[in-house]
Amino acid sequence: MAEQKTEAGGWGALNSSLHFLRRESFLKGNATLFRMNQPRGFDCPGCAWPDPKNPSPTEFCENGVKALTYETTTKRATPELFAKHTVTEMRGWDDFTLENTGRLTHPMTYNPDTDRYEAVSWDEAFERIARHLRSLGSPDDAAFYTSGRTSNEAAFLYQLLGRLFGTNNFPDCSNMCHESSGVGMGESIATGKGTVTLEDFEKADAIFVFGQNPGTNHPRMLSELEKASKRGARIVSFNPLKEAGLLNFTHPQNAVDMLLGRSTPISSHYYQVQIGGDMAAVRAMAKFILEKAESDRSVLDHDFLERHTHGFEEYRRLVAETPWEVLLEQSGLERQQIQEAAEVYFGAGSVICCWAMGLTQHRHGVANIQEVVNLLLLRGNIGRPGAGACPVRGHSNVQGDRTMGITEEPKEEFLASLEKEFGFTAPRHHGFSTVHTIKAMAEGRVGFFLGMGGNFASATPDSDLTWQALRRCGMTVHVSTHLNRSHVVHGAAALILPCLGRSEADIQAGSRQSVTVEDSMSMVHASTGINRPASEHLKSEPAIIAGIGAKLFPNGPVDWNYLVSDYDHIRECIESVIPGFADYNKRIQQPGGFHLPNPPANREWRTSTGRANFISNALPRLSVQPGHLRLMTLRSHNQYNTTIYDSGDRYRGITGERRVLFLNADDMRELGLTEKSSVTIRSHAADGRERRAPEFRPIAYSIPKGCAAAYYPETNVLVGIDEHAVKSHTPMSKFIEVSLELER
Ligand SMILES: Nc1nc2c(c(=O)[nH]1)N[C@H]1C(S)=C(S)[C@@H](COP(=O)(O)OP(=O)(O)OC[C@H]3O[C@@H](n4cnc5c(=O)[nH]c(N)nc54)[C@H](O)[C@@H]3O)O[C@H]1N2
Ligand SMILES: Nc1nc2c(c(=O)[nH]1)N[C@H]1C(S)=C(S)[C@@H](COP(=O)(O)OP(=O)(O)OC[C@H]3O[C@@H](n4cnc5c(=O)[nH]c(N)nc54)[C@H](O)[C@@H]3O)O[C@H]1N2
Ligand SMILES: [Mo]
Repeated sequence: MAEQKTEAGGWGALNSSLHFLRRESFLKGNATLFRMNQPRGFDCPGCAWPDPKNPSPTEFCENGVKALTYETTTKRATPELFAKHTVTEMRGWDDFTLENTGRLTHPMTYNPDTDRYEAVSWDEAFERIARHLRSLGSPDDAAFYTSGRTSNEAAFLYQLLGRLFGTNNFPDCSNMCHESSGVGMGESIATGKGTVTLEDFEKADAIFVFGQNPGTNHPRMLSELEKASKRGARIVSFNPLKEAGLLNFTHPQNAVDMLLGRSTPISSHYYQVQIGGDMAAVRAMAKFILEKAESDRSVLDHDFLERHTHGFEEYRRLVAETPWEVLLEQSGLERQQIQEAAEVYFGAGSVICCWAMGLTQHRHGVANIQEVVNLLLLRGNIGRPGAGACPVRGHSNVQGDRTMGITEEPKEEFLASLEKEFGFTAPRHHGFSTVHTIKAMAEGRVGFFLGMGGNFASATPDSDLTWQALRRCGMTVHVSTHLNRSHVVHGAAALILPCLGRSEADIQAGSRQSVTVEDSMSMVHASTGINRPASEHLKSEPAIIAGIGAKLFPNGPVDWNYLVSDYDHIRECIESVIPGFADYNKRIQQPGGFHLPNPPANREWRTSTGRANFISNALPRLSVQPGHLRLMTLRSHNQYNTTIYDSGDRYRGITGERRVLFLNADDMRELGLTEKSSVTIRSHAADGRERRAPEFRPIAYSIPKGCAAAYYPETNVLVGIDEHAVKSHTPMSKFIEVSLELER
């Protein structure tokens, strides 16, 4: 049995930070770390957790250190490296080995005669892209993917480029991530964004955390949870796994706590819900509250319900009609536990609900989120201090990219305003999301793929199908910092365009530029790189987009060179196109930046009913075939999405391996497995196609019976392309029906 940790942070985090600083030859006296998340420094390239108003001089976490040392590594993937290895050979390398070749240094183009990438000039690279795009039958034959690290400035130029070209095909990482939050909250309260700020965390009486592992994925959130716990707020976690970071925390930068070995308990209540069972758990809480309300009016906020909401009676009826047995069976919890959680909820003056991938990546991902919003609405927990909805975003600027117009379904007001600013007609028909792009490429309907960051080949579902789809393309282009799977699974023509990382100085026309990003709580602030670029041949993302734009549209209407000569010019355009950015250039000078307007936070409901909507969704059908398991795919403590920093997963007690399968000990016994076994995982998608992932080692773990967990991206071969959320099309990475075959 793996020795699970019951505490996050502490000496383990400090030791691990030092290990990565040493491994990547982080130079002695290098001040970079101390400029991360500081007012005049750069934003951590890790997660989207906001910076406090007065950051400590060391406002970084262990995983921020990994993200930074990954970017500042001294290793280089030079043209000499590419000369030594054919692409076929590199395709045999694992994800860690590919990225561990270090930073890309030159633009490269694939030569099919030698099966190698060869250096190419920027000018030639841009020319080839423009030529290929012009040769397409329709603008919709092209897809423009974005990963969430892209700055506001780059994202704005990128969507402009695609729309000028004539398409809304903007698949992005968000489609696989918080799309269910965006769609769900959009229908409920007309925003996809969280309604809270960091100050609300200081005022909440209870914080509910659903389907999130902050100890690994948002470590700086633990500081807020620690403070909340110390002042007596209740923290209630719903998670099939007992995640160390949700149990106890020692801040590695608190010398006294470290020396005394003192940690703070985080969750006051912990419920090991079944995979996919949150909607039932939340509805069960609502049922308890509504039953209680019959004798005690104070458990509901009647004034709020009357003045601000729509659909309450229908929801009340639906909840009353849903039998307790169904709710308890689906959630996997006892009635007593539901009652306890509900009592915390209505006993608290103000409540924040946080969530991440454990809620969004399900067939009922959208309904999951709407059920959480319903719960908040019962007691008016939106739009007042210490209360609200908090979808905790992933990539550091994924939220900003959406604000800038990276979406396959743009709003009419946005397009109209873009057209007015630049004098062209933007396409109105909706484009392809990530899942639709893969299908279109597989069917030969999309033949050009451009990735602005990210690792499309590894991050997406149904790896075999996706790889065939990418290979069918006439051209694949990737703007990247490191070599990854998407470069070696490529189209007939392929280009790698190496770009600056967030920590590096971006000089345009002789002066240093800042970019801006928006965090999970809608704060927009500047990020200014300071390091010497990894290679003199790198370009910034905005400069790369402008380079393509200038070749593709030499006769206007956009003066690309002017826009990138000073990013203030790009921000001026953003200011006139997108609401909320008045005085953009001035306001990013303020320490901490500025907050974008958030109507629901002020109880303004821009929904079609003019109120906050209770949405009455049917419960999902969650059953799997007898003998099958539900598999969730997760991140280890040593990865950033598809980037593997190292094998092992400290908090879950795993060392030196990634192909592990966490199982309930009873299930292991029934299936005749031991920790020395090796199994093939087979998935069972509705399309009946055979999908397998071999050579996984079972590990007995504290997880509900019938549930299993393994790491992503290794398990993406198992996710069927049509297994996605209703309405948001987010792949069901947290609910894969699987069976196991014993290998030995
Ligand atoms: N260091 C590091 N930081 C990261 C990332 C990274 O890879 N590494 N990735 C970034 C990105 S893009 C994102 S989106 C976030 C992701 O942040 P998380 O959403 O925390 O990431 P996951 O590893 O997918 O973990 C999901 C959690 O949900 C739980 N879970 C799974 N299924 C269910 C369910 O049905 N119900 C409930 N209640 N829980 C469930 C799992 O046990 C796990 O604890 O992190 C961001 N930050
Ligand atoms: N099975 C399963 N699949 C999942 C998930 C899951 O939980 N389970 N999670 C999903 C989620 S939440 C997300 S967000 C996606 C992530 O999908 P992506 O965002 O596409 O993937 P990343 O792994 O974050 O991208 C890593 C690559 O980004 C490039 N890169 C790093 N920094 C920069 C930079 O500053 N600029 C540029 N241009 N490139 C850079 C590097 O070349 C690196 O190889 O994966 C999704 N896929
Ligand atoms: Mo994400």
